[in-house]
Order: sequence, then structure tokens, then C-alpha cells
Amino acid sequence: MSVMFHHAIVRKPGRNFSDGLTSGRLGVPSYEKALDQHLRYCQALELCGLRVTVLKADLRYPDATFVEDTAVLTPNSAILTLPGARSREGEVAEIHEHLGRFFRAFHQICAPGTLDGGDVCQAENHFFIGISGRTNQEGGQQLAELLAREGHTSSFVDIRGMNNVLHLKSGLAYMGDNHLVVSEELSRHVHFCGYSLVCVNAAESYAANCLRVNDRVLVPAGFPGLRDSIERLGYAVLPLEMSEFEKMDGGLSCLSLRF
Ligand code: CIR
Repeated sequence: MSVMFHHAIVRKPGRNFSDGLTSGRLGVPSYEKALDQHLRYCQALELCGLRVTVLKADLRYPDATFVEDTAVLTPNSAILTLPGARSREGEVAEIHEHLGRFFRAFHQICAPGTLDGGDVCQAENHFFIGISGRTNQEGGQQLAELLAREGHTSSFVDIRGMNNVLHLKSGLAYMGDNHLVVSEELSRHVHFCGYSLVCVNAAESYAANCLRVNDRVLVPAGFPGLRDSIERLGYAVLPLEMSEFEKMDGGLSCLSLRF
């Protein structure tokens, strides 16, 4: 069984959403479409049984809709990150305020460490921590120590130099029941011992960022191979249009903090 979630925090994309960081491979997103896709994402989380707190858009931070990067949540505490991109640092204080309603214990990743929540993939009691262009070794180490204090194990996965993998979770998702969804590229470099792997072929690599939420798995629409593989495992799948967030290098997990 995977972690049960009760709440999610999301933030609406702002009108200047397209000014955020992006590799720019897929063109400029439409704000109206992004709003619509975001609304449907929130509705999907509600369908999965979550109470969803929707924060207002924050025009100071065009990437602020990708709330996942600002914190790592455990049953006991909220670990505030220090994002690896300078333009995103201010997002953390904003989310701290809102997490204060739900968490009593807070920790903070400190410089020279940097860490983005998108680099952290929880598989039961174990956390995979990506060392990436955003999360450095020092930030990963700080997180590992904080998690160890709460009885969690962790391991590092170096994704620097991998193509089109911004964060670890761009290529990795834990489904529960020992199943790990992993992009072909990541599976070639890293051996995930002891897990049953669902490999995502290169043409569908964006879909590796799928999201198990209670009894369902959210997957990006338009990736039938992965959808079939997940359905064959017995999960109920909810496909969601994500085209506008993909243009900004974001995926399903990035759009919420779940706890
Ligand atoms: C960024 O480059 O920071 C944003 N445009 C996308 C962040 C995606 N977040 C995630 O994968 N957790």
C-alpha cells in the first residue's frame, strides 16, 4: 500500500506563467489552456478524495504553480527547500505560510545546499534523492539527514547529464506495491534493485511523471503505452491534458504538494 493522502496544496498559474524557466523545446504555453488544465487537475485530486487548497496566482514568481519544488512533506514534518534556480527562491516563504496551517514541525534546506522537491521520490519508507542541475550533493545530504532522524532511508540518484530530465521525478514515479515507473533513460543508468519496474519507452518519456493518488493513478493524456501498462497492473487510471505545463518542463507531480 502506498501513502494515503488527504490534502493537496496547489497554486493557480499566473498570467505571466510563460515567463517561467523552460528549455523551450515545445513552444509558448497558452495561459487560458493552462488555467483549464489546472482546474481539471484540481478536480481529479478531489475525485481521488483530497481536500484541495487552491492558492492565488503569484505574479512575482512565474514558476510558482509548480509548488512541489518548494517543500518535502513527511508524516511528521515539512522540509522547506532551497530551489536551485534563483528566480524560484522566494516561492518557499510563500508556501511556508500556508503549510503552517497543517504542519507544526518545519526544517529548512540551507545554502550552500540547494534542493527542488521534484528531485525527491518517496517509495514507502525510502526516499530517492536526485542530484541534478537544481539539487546539489549538499542539499541532498541535508535532506537525507533530516529524513534519517524520522526513520526514513534514502539514496542518491545522479541525473546530471541525462537528456530532458530536469528533475528525478521527470523520469521516476512510485506507484505503491513495489512498482516503480521509470523512464528508459533512467533505467539504463540506474539499477533500482528489488523493485518491479514499469519501463516507459523513450517516445513516452514525459509520461514517466505520473502520480499515484490513493486509489487512482493520474497520467498525462496522450501516452497510451504507459496507460496500458499501469492499467495492466490493476490501477484505475485518470488521464489529464498537460500540454501547457509540459511546455514549461513541468509534470503532474509538480503541480501539487500532497499530504
Ligand atoms: C522550472 O524549470 O523550475 C519550472 N519551469 C518547472 C518545474 C517543474 N517541477 C518539477 O518537475 N517538480
